[in-house]
Amino acid sequence: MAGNRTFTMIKPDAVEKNYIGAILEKINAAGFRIVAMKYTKLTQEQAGAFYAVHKERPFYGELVEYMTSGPIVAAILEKDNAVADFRKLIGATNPEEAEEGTIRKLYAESIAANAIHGSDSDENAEIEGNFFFSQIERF
Ligand code: IDP
Ligand code: MG
Repeated sequence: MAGNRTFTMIKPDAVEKNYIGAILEKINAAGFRIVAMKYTKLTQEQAGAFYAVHKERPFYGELVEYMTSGPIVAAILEKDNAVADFRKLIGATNPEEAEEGTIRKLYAESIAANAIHGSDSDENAEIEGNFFFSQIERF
Protein backbone atom coordinates (compact mmCIF):
# COMPACT_ATOMS: atom_id res chain seq x y z
CA MET A 1 0.00 0.00 0.00
CA ALA A 2 1.27 3.47 -0.88
CA GLY A 3 2.26 5.67 2.07
CA ASN A 4 0.69 9.01 2.86
CA ARG A 5 3.77 11.17 3.46
CA THR A 6 6.47 12.69 1.30
CA PHE A 7 9.35 15.10 1.80
CA THR A 8 10.06 18.26 -0.19
CA MET A 9 12.51 21.14 -0.40
CA ILE A 10 11.91 24.44 -2.16
CA LYS A 11 15.41 24.87 -3.60
CA PRO A 12 17.68 27.95 -3.52
CA ASP A 13 16.75 29.26 -6.99
CA ALA A 14 13.03 29.32 -6.15
CA VAL A 15 13.60 30.88 -2.72
CA GLU A 16 15.85 33.55 -4.29
CA LYS A 17 13.12 34.44 -6.80
CA ASN A 18 10.45 34.77 -4.07
CA TYR A 19 8.45 31.75 -5.25
CA ILE A 20 7.93 30.24 -1.76
CA GLY A 21 4.37 31.54 -1.48
CA ALA A 22 3.31 30.55 -5.00
CA ILE A 23 4.78 27.06 -4.61
CA LEU A 24 3.15 26.46 -1.20
CA GLU A 25 -0.14 27.61 -2.73
CA LYS A 26 0.14 24.94 -5.45
CA ILE A 27 1.04 22.31 -2.87
CA ASN A 28 -1.99 23.13 -0.70
CA ALA A 29 -4.30 23.42 -3.73
CA ALA A 30 -3.24 19.89 -4.74
CA GLY A 31 -4.50 18.59 -1.38
CA PHE A 32 -1.27 18.23 0.61
CA ARG A 33 -1.23 19.10 4.30
CA ILE A 34 1.99 20.45 5.86
CA VAL A 35 3.16 18.18 8.69
CA ALA A 36 6.49 19.93 9.37
CA MET A 37 8.29 22.86 7.79
CA LYS A 38 11.52 24.84 8.20
CA TYR A 39 13.47 27.61 6.47
CA THR A 40 17.17 26.83 6.67
CA LYS A 41 20.47 26.79 4.79
CA LEU A 42 22.40 23.57 4.19
CA THR A 43 26.10 23.24 4.84
CA GLN A 44 28.25 21.49 2.21
CA GLU A 45 28.47 18.49 4.51
CA GLN A 46 24.69 18.32 4.95
CA ALA A 47 23.95 18.72 1.22
CA GLY A 48 26.61 16.12 0.41
CA ALA A 49 25.03 13.68 2.85
CA PHE A 50 21.48 14.33 1.66
CA TYR A 51 22.49 13.65 -1.96
CA ALA A 52 24.97 10.85 -1.16
CA VAL A 53 23.13 8.48 -3.55
CA HIS A 54 24.30 10.74 -6.40
CA LYS A 55 27.97 10.77 -5.28
CA GLU A 56 29.20 9.03 -8.43
CA ARG A 57 27.13 11.14 -10.83
CA PRO A 58 29.02 13.80 -12.87
CA PHE A 59 26.79 16.59 -11.53
CA TYR A 60 27.27 15.79 -7.81
CA GLY A 61 29.75 18.64 -7.13
CA GLU A 62 27.56 21.13 -8.98
CA LEU A 63 24.49 19.86 -7.12
CA VAL A 64 26.11 20.33 -3.68
CA GLU A 65 27.34 23.82 -4.66
CA TYR A 66 23.90 24.81 -5.85
CA MET A 67 22.00 23.37 -2.87
CA THR A 68 24.24 25.34 -0.49
CA SER A 69 24.08 28.59 -2.49
CA GLY A 70 21.17 30.00 -0.46
CA PRO A 71 18.36 29.13 1.94
CA ILE A 72 15.78 26.43 1.28
CA VAL A 73 12.40 25.47 2.70
CA ALA A 74 12.13 21.85 3.84
CA ALA A 75 8.78 20.22 4.59
CA ILE A 76 7.00 16.94 5.26
CA LEU A 77 3.69 16.70 3.40
CA GLU A 78 0.70 14.44 3.92
CA LYS A 79 -1.87 13.16 1.42
CA ASP A 80 -3.07 9.77 0.16
CA ASN A 81 -0.53 8.36 -2.32
CA ALA A 82 1.77 11.26 -1.36
CA VAL A 83 5.03 10.26 -3.10
CA ALA A 84 3.57 9.54 -6.55
CA ASP A 85 1.07 12.40 -6.49
CA PHE A 86 3.77 14.87 -5.45
CA ARG A 87 6.18 13.74 -8.18
CA LYS A 88 3.35 14.34 -10.65
CA LEU A 89 2.73 17.82 -9.21
CA ILE A 90 6.41 18.85 -9.49
CA GLY A 91 7.02 17.40 -12.99
CA ALA A 92 10.12 16.00 -14.71
CA THR A 93 13.65 16.68 -13.39
CA ASN A 94 14.41 18.74 -16.52
CA PRO A 95 11.89 21.60 -16.61
CA GLU A 96 12.00 21.58 -20.42
CA GLU A 97 10.45 18.10 -20.25
CA ALA A 98 8.01 18.89 -17.41
CA GLU A 99 4.30 18.94 -18.18
CA GLU A 100 2.38 22.23 -18.38
CA GLY A 101 1.15 23.42 -15.00
CA THR A 102 3.73 21.48 -12.98
CA ILE A 103 5.84 23.34 -10.40
CA ARG A 104 9.08 22.75 -12.30
CA LYS A 105 7.52 23.87 -15.61
CA LEU A 106 6.29 27.06 -13.94
CA TYR A 107 9.20 27.94 -11.66
CA ALA A 108 12.42 26.01 -12.50
CA GLU A 109 15.33 27.53 -14.44
CA SER A 110 17.31 24.46 -15.48
CA ILE A 111 17.87 20.75 -14.86
CA ALA A 112 20.18 21.66 -11.96
CA ALA A 113 18.29 24.63 -10.52
CA ASN A 114 14.91 22.95 -10.79
CA ALA A 115 12.99 24.73 -8.00
CA ILE A 116 11.84 21.79 -5.90
CA HIS A 117 12.67 18.33 -4.54
CA GLY A 118 10.25 15.46 -4.08
CA SER A 119 11.06 12.06 -2.56
CA ASP A 120 11.09 9.16 -5.02
CA SER A 121 9.80 6.39 -2.70
CA ASP A 122 8.07 5.89 0.65
CA GLU A 123 11.37 4.63 2.08
CA ASN A 124 13.28 7.75 0.96
CA ALA A 125 10.45 10.03 2.13
CA GLU A 126 10.93 8.59 5.63
CA ILE A 127 14.75 8.87 5.50
CA GLU A 128 14.68 12.42 4.12
CA GLY A 129 12.03 13.63 6.59
CA ASN A 130 14.13 12.19 9.43
CA PHE A 131 17.21 13.99 8.07
CA PHE A 132 15.55 17.39 8.62
CA PHE A 133 13.01 16.91 11.42
CA SER A 134 12.94 15.39 14.87
CA GLN A 135 9.84 13.72 16.30
CA ILE A 136 8.87 16.84 18.22
CA GLU A 137 8.83 19.03 15.07
CA ARG A 138 5.99 17.09 13.33
CA PHE A 139 2.30 17.74 13.76
P1 IDP B 1 14.82 14.34 -9.13
O1 IDP B 1 15.09 15.53 -8.24
O2 IDP B 1 13.80 14.67 -10.20
O3 IDP B 1 14.48 13.09 -8.37
P2 IDP B 1 17.46 13.19 -9.56
O4 IDP B 1 17.85 12.43 -10.77
O5 IDP B 1 17.22 12.44 -8.28
O6 IDP B 1 16.16 14.07 -9.94
O7 IDP B 1 18.58 14.30 -9.32
C1 IDP B 1 18.64 15.02 -8.11
C2 IDP B 1 18.88 16.48 -8.43
O8 IDP B 1 20.16 16.63 -9.05
C3 IDP B 1 17.91 17.11 -9.44
O9 IDP B 1 16.68 17.50 -8.88
C4 IDP B 1 18.71 18.28 -9.96
O10 IDP B 1 18.72 19.37 -9.03
C5 IDP B 1 20.12 17.68 -10.01
N1 IDP B 1 20.41 17.10 -11.34
C6 IDP B 1 19.87 15.98 -11.88
N2 IDP B 1 20.36 15.73 -13.10
C7 IDP B 1 21.25 16.74 -13.35
C8 IDP B 1 22.12 17.04 -14.46
O11 IDP B 1 22.15 16.34 -15.48
N3 IDP B 1 22.88 18.16 -14.33
C9 IDP B 1 22.86 18.96 -13.22
N4 IDP B 1 22.08 18.70 -12.16
C10 IDP B 1 21.28 17.61 -12.22
MG1 MG C 1 15.61 11.99 -7.03
